[in-house]
Amino acid sequence: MGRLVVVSNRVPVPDKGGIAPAGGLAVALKVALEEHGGIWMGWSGKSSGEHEPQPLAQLQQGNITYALTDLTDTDFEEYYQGFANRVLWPICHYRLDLAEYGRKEMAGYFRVNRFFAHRLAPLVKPDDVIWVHDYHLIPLAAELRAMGLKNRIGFFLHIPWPPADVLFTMPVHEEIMRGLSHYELVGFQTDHDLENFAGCLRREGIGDELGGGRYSAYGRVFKGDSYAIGIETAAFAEFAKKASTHKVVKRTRESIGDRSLIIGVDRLDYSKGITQRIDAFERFILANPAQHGHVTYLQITPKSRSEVPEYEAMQRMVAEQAGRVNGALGAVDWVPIRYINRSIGRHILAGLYRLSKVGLVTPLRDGMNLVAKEYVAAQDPDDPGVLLLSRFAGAARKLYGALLVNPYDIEGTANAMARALSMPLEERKERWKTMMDYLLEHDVTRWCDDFLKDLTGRPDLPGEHADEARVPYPEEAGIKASD
Ligand code: ADQ
Repeated sequence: MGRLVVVSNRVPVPDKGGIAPAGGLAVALKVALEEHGGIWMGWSGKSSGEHEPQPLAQLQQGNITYALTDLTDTDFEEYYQGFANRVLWPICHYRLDLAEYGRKEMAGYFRVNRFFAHRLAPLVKPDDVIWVHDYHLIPLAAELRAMGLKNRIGFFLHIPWPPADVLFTMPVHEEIMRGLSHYELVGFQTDHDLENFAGCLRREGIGDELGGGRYSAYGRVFKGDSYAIGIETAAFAEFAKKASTHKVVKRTRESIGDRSLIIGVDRLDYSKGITQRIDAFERFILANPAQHGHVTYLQITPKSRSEVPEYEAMQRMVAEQAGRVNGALGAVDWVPIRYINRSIGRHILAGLYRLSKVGLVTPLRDGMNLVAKEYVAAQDPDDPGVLLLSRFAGAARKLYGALLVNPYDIEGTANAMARALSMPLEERKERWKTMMDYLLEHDVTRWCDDFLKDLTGRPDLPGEHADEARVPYPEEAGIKASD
């Protein structure tokens, strides 16, 4: 293959010393980019106010070019806060009740994708392979095709794909489906998401499943498959082992004393099921008086997307809920819930996972959930903790050693907490080993390789997109910002 061009909304730009921000995805894609040489393009995270953004800022690190563009305030509001995070995110997480449709935002989403395409196209060489990431950029391939690019273009969706009845509540669902058909390969986290996607194609006769993982829609043929994203398992396990000597981890261990630690680590997001989890913890304590004073639940939750009203409201709600439970159940010498509202360094996080007897990962819906995988990788093989995992996280479809829970079932989750804390060592070891063996084999590098192999090494893919007429986007199909 030629060079690799990665496009994602945010770009993990290395610091001046060339060190990339931590995180499996950043590491895996950087390795792939270094191998082939290439470009990582995306939004700089900065606003240009209402002025036309300056030309792309380009930063060269070895054979990788980081290409960043600013966005105007209007673009940020409509594309990012508006359509991506108040329509696509809730819809893909089955939250019809939270989707806020606005013509202006829908038009802004497609407009910014066209803007990204125009900025990217001049950098692309004919034999480059392009890999687009996540729900912010679904229409990008169609825009690049419209500009005459004939490159192989793949897409990976990090979040769930909903069933037809949910997706079709979105007024522009056809444009979104059509956008995906412009890729040669569309990757989902799980088979379940892929099935939902195929169901969406079938439901209104949009397209067909051709067999062998190939699909047809809108006169094009493309491949779809599932690729469960992993973490850098071996490195994270090593990290966790070393972290036990870190001063913050040591201090935490001392402050916990002989209590059992339960940990939850999530971005503050309604999809993560944090309020239901706190309810379940309260129920667990109330139902198990013997645990009073003997268990601490540490919830680490950095704020995210605070500019979106639903997130701002949630911030207040979770803080109040944790305060109420502590007030009702706590004692002078015992705070049941330690609630921390900020980001923590990865090495400390790894050490805290290892200290914890139970990892609570109970999202209401999640594409994969890397916290579940990190918790497992961080455990001490001789005395591993128990992963309590929502059956609605993508990770549940492979981590067979976890205790699966339905996060909507507060009592069931509370009972699972009690079971996890009293699980015999032999069972814990057996469950952990099943999961760790899987995670070592299916790490993030394997995920990256599998996707790129399928994208680049498939002569049966048609590559017939180049001569397509441009797809009319919503604003041309009658949806105008002023409507
Ligand atoms: P997210 O919704 O962000 O990702 P997740 O997969 O759990 O969810 O990843 C979160 C990452 O942030 C983890 O690596 C975790 O360690 C880190 N993190 C969380 N809280 C932190 C804290 N307080 N301090 C420091 N780090 C913290 C989206 C999808 C997921 C999918 C991923 C990857 O929503 O379903 O698994 O992309 O594809």
